[in-house]
Amino acid sequence: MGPSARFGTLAPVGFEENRALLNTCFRACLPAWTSDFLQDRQEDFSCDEAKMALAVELSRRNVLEGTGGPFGAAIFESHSRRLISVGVNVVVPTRLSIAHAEIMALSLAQTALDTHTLHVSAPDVSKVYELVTSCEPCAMCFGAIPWSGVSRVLCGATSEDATAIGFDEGPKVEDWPSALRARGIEVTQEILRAEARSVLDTYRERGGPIYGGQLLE
Ligand code: AZG
Ligand code: ZN
Repeated sequence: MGPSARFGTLAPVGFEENRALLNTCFRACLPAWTSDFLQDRQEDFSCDEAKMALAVELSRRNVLEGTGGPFGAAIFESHSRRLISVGVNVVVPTRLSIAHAEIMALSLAQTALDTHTLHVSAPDVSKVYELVTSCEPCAMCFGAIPWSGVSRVLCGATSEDATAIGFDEGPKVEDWPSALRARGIEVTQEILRAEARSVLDTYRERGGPIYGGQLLE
């Protein structure tokens, strides 16, 4: 099948008919409930499980509120254990395929810290940032991680758990943790996996939309 058969013939569109072309920015917002959720969240995130519990709670709340896919994420500063930002999957409500939980959390952290990279080089090595995600990153988020500047990634459910309910996690390199480690990024997997997977199962039971890249047969 040639490209024109698959995509059809593109008729030239004049500026007047194509008002959408006048848009010059886009917005991706977290659901309204996240503001209340973040109030009084000064608990001591003293271990990996406590950090993951927050990411999983975000994913569960996103499913129960019906505000997106079953994925949650957060950014912490490692030494102070300070919570910097959170994210949930808002692909369908925002109509943005990139609005995965990890991308939301990373982008909000970079906005909050006023920097395009969370990588802090000498002399300020005291600030080290980590991404905590309720599910291992998909191919897109895996690609975004080195550019984000985080030094560590903590994962809950596995990619197999996500694909088991129908999500397409994309063409990731097979040994992706080693690929990140080779770039100096520490990876820890399967923290609270059962809890994180139970959110995926709840999403499937509730008939939540499954979207993703198109696998060509
Ligand atoms: C996804 N996988 C992860 N880890 N996070 C998201 O937001 C996703 N959306 N689709 N697959
Ligand atoms: Zn992703």
